[in-house]
Amino acid sequence: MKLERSAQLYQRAIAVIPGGVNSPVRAFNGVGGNPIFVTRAQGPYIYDADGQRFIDYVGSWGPLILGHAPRSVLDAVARAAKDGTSFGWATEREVELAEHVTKAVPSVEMVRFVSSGTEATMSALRVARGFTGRDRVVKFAGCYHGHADAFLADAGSGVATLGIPGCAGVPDGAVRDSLTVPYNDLNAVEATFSEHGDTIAAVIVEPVACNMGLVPPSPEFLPGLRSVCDKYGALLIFDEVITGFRLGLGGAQAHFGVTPDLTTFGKIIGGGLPVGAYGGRRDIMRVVAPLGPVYQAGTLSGNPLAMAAGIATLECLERPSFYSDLDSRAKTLTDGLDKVLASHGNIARVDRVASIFYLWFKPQSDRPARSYDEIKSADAGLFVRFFHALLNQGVTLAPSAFEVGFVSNAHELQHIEATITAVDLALKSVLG
Ligand code: KE4
Repeated sequence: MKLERSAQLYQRAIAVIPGGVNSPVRAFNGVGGNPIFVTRAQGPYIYDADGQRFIDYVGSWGPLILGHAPRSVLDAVARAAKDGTSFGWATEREVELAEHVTKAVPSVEMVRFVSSGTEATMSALRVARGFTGRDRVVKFAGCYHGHADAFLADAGSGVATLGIPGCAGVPDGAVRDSLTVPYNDLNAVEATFSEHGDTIAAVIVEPVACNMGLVPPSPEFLPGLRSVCDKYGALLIFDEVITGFRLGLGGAQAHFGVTPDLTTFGKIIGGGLPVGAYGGRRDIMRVVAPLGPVYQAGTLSGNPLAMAAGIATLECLERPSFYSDLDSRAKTLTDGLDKVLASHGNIARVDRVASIFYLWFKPQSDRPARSYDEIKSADAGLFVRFFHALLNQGVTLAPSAFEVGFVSNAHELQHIEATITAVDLALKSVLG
């Protein structure tokens, strides 16, 4: 691994940007060493500042389901850019993307675009509080919903990676109404509601937890959340920033057959440009300004370039067999990894939901994790050594033991086979 140019850029970066990065997990604090700086990307590949090429499974943390720099998205953004970058006036592209989203996800009768997943979840919570007149929110340990104050308690992405249990700078009052319970634990949810039920505005959940490794919902979990919300008059918010348009056009709610009241989106619907969204039942969304009393706004919400990228992306996803083809690529990868891991005494396991996968070391069980505690009991130190060994083999996973990997439709069989070989060689170098 050459790191001269990245190291030089890093030295410049830390002089002017906290930690040298614009999002903490990129700093490699979770795996040690200095971050690589990327100069360009194409298909399944990223290229770093030292001219090294990697098969990439970070995929910008989820948006790049079509791989890096897909022609159709680049052309759409270029066409839009010719007419300007932002207007601050209503535009047709916002309507077009909203029509794509509401057609794909029937529970989303109306949708509002924002510029990040954080804005989406923050706004969805405010809408739920405004609609119900209640203040409390139930969230789950290990889930991550962005960095709005109310959610920064036991968050599962950057915060957990950095080992910060809560977060400095968040006043007690901001999390006083945030009730955190273990994921997949319906008894804990029931107990929380029996104590606080008529003060709870919403339950917010990642329908597949992807920020504490990969923790699928138990069969009764999501239906159980739906019924407890109905029983106590709380709203069910599915945070589909990752799962939305990833598990299928209808996202996790279609995949599992459970309908939330509100849904948040991000990542894929922007095709790599900054877009988030929240939406749901028409009667709920009517509280949103300018229709109703819940204020939410954004200078670049519905930005024409971001809308163009999102429209171009969703048009590709709407093609028949897109998802069956994508998921079969991911299955080929994890089937191959299963064989390699077995040849190394199953020192690690790989779990998969659709085109999302997660490789974790010395798991305590021979099944996917059911909670954050199970993930935390894994051998993160061994992951760190494996991460660097795999990087030396020309393959990137996320620089964190708590993040998942993403397969795109740019990952061809040749890339998947090369990845399986690279994992085998990396394990040999780590395990001896
Ligand atoms: P953003 O504000 O980062 O666009 O979205 C926040 C968010 C909300 N909900 C879920 C389920 C999410 O996964 C995220 C953000 N995901 C992380 C990685 N898992 C973003 C990567 C980063 O923080 O740099």
